[in-house]
Amino acid sequence: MKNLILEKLKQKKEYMSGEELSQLLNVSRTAIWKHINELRNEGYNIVSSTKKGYILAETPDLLDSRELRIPKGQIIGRELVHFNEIDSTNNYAKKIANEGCQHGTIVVADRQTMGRGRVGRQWESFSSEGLWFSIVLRPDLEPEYIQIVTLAAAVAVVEGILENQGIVCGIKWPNDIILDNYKLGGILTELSAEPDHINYVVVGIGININQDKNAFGDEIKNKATSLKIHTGKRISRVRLLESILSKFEQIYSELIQGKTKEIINIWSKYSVTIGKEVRIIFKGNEYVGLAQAISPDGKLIVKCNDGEFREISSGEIQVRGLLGYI
Ligand code: BTX
Repeated sequence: MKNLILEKLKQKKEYMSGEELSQLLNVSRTAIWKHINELRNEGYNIVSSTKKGYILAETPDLLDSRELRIPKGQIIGRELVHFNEIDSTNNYAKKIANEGCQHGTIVVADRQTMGRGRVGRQWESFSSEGLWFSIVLRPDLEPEYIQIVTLAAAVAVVEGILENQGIVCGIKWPNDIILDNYKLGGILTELSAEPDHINYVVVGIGININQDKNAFGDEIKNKATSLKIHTGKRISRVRLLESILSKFEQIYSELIQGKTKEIINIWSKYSVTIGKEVRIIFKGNEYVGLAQAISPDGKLIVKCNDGEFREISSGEIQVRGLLGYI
């Protein structure tokens, strides 16, 4: 009922009297009043006037299906599961993927208690000021192309931020979203596959949005940033999520059409790695070299100082910039 009232107020965009709502929805005016108060508690700014009734003045930055607008025909995000708090959206996405959820389903949480980075690292996401979500995909791809999915997701994040905020971010191979030399976000791609067939891929994306500098814990306070720190203003998480999902939809359709070269080209445009001096760990040894390019299956090609070319498929690299290695 609460959501029906909300829909009516959204459609009307003008004052609606308690009487009008109670007749339309066939409930008492007291019930209407009770539900309006529930909506207010969730952050909806509903103004009331004794003469005119209720009007929806402002919607909150909620990441649920009432506020997330997915264009007709778009597959990514048409199914949405929202939690106020969960251990990790990737864990839940994998669970429902195993149970057969639809391709394109997204899992979003305001807070994660055990957000995960790569190789068992922690992803700090206790705060509801960030955007923490996972996308379930069922791509018809060979498992070796999984890295391209991560690169495509990074492009979608960067282009979504560009469209929504006009801010140009960089991508540090393979999955760090960089702003002002700090880490703004990261991507954790997890795979369930047979030798020649992908069952599903979960792409987990974390972006710092409205945190202030002092919100970050000790481990990351000197390397993390948020969009708010950059712009000085609060940003709507839900509108940004819409932009990222729509960019992801576009780039994903290129991916399954086999346009991996095009994706690598766009990725390279935003790269803060290609053409830079990098420090890499390869088969347990450390090398310094020049990051040259991305291979067709998403590996980073580095010409090392010993003259050898090495292709890295995962793991850590450090890029030398103005402030040393990041
Ligand atoms: P990563 O292994 O590249 O980065 C993890 C490292 O990044 C940490 O060791 C820490 O140094 C730093 N870090 C941790 N939290 C933050 C943060 N909030 N901002 C900046 N730096 C940080 C990156 O892994 C992959 C992150 C994916 C996160 C998403 S959120 C939704 C989904 N659910 C989930 O559990 N993980 C993904």
